[in-house]
Amino acid sequence: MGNGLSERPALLPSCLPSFQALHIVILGLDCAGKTTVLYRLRFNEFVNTVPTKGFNTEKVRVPLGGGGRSAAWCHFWDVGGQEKLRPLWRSYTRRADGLVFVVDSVDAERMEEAKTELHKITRLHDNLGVPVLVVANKQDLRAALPLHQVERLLALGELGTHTPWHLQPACAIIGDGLLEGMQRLHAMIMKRRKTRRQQKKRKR
Ligand SMILES: Nc1nc2c(ncn2[C@@H]2O[C@H](COP(=O)(O)OP(=O)(O)OP(=O)(O)O)[C@@H](O)[C@H]2O)c(=O)[nH]1
Ligand SMILES: [Mg+2]
Repeated sequence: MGNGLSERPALLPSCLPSFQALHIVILGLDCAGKTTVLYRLRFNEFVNTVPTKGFNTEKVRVPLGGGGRSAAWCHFWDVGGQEKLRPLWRSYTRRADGLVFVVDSVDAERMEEAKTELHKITRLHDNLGVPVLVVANKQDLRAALPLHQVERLLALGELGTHTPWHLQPACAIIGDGLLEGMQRLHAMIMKRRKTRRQQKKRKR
C-alpha cells in the first residue's frame, strides 16, 4: 500500500478555525477499527482503544496532496458499533457530507452483518447520495480477505447509482491507506456539491 500517514509529518493541530469543516461520520461494526482510524487521522500515531460506548469526535485538517498546501478541515464523528448502539447512527448521519464505513477484513463471518448495516444506513432518505468511503481495515493481518472479496461480500455494486463509493485497503494501526481514502472521499464530496449546484442553477 505505502504512502501512508505513518510516513508523513504530524497533522496540524485542531485549534485552527474549522468553519466549513466537512461533517464525516465513521461507522462500522464493533471492533472494526473506527476509533483507531479516528485517532490515527487526528494524532498520526497509534492510540490504544477501548470499545466506544457513545461517540468520539475530532476536528482534523486532512492534507489533500499537492505538497501539503491544500487541505480540508473534517469534523469526524466516530460512533460505537455495538449492536445496541447502531440505532443511534442515523442521528449522526443526518447532516453528513460523507461516511466512512470501516470493516474488519479478517472477520469473514460478520461480513454479511456489515453488509446489512452498510446498505441500511446508505438507504436512509437523509443519506441518499452521500459518498461512502469503505475502509477494508486490518490488511496487515495474513488472514485479511482480498479487496475483491470484500467488495463482493459487501455487495458494493448494489449500493445504487446515487451512492458514490470507494473501497480502500488500509491498516489503521500504522495509517496505511487512510490518507488516500480520505482524498478519494473528499473528491467524491466535492463532485457531489458541484453537481448539486449545477442542478440548482438549471432549475432557476
Ligand atoms: N491488526 C490490526 N488491528 C487493528 C487495526 N485497526 C484496529 N485494530 C485493532 O482492532 C481493535 C478494535 O479497534 P477499535 O478502533 O477500538 O474498534 P471500533 O470499531 O472503534 O470498535 P467499537 O468502538 O466497539 O465500535 C483494537 O484492538 C485495535 O488495535 C489494523 O489495521 N490492524
Ligand atoms: Mg470505537
